[in-house]
Amino acid sequence: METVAATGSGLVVALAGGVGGAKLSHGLALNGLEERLCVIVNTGDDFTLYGLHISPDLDTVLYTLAGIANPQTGWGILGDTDHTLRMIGRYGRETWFWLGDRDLATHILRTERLRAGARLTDVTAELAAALGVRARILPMCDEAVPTIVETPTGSLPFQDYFVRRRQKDTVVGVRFGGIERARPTPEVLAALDAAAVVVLCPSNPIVSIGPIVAVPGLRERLRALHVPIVAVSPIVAGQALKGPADRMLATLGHEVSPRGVARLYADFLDGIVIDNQDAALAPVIEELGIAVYVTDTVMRSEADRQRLAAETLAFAERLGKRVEQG
Ligand code: FO1
Repeated sequence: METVAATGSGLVVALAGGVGGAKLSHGLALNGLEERLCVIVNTGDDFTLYGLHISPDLDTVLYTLAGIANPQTGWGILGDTDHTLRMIGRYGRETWFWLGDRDLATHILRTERLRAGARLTDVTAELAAALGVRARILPMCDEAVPTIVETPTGSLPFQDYFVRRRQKDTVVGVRFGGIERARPTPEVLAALDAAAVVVLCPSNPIVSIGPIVAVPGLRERLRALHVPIVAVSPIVAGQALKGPADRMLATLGHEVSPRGVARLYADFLDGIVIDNQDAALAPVIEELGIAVYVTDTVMRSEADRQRLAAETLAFAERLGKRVEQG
């Protein structure tokens, strides 16, 4: 097994969506890096339900790093119950988005703080501190930038597409409402300034990493960084590890492979970690000027998360040296 990269005292900055992003972030933390870990999280999936502000990807990262995530789903809280949701159903309301009783506490308190004028960044830090999470969990921005999925029959809010309609619609376009008015927060900019390495987690490149790098100025910052930026491919053997990324890439005209993913990040990416099953693609990805590391990328256990994170950091460290040597 690779040893953990001695990437100096700088931050390990991860860009993450939901379950895949949370798993690799957890792997980084398991390598003794929790104090130096900063996870910048997609908030395009955020929405309002029953008057509450829900931030699914922030909560998935939060619960995973706090050790209370539901291991079956990857989202929600281990052992959570649904008494509240059932009562909401008795009142005749739709209950297509499963909100557990304990999970609801997070949404209630977040909503209260936001209504009082707090920034999502501060509220997230408060929740993380209360759950004993030492890593920094940063929303990509404090503005609302809801992901809208375009389908042949019209536009759908993201969770309508993803959960309510179970990703059955063909995605012909994706946009992030109000993104032009969003700005990277001072905390996100400071994290990137202090980064020793940036890791793009194996999250959906269109609707998880896509919104993060679409925040005006963020992509340019990544391009200008002098530290290694590496991605872990969420596509293995032509399929997404989880969710609709494979179909989405195809209908949006991208190659459904680690090369298709690498191309989406090509202007700022130094290296990509791909699965053993895709080893044959390494030479064609390297033609893009992106280094490749091949390993088992499927995270089935905590040990897998830790090993993949360690190997990814060791790979990034070798690239860092290569960049420095010119
Ligand atoms: N995903 C589902 O497929 N069905 C659900 O009912 C559901 C509820 C849910 C509640 C809280 C939460 O934080 C996440 C939840 N998710 C659910 C996951 C989530 O909507 C998606 O996986 C992400 O938005 C995509 O990253």
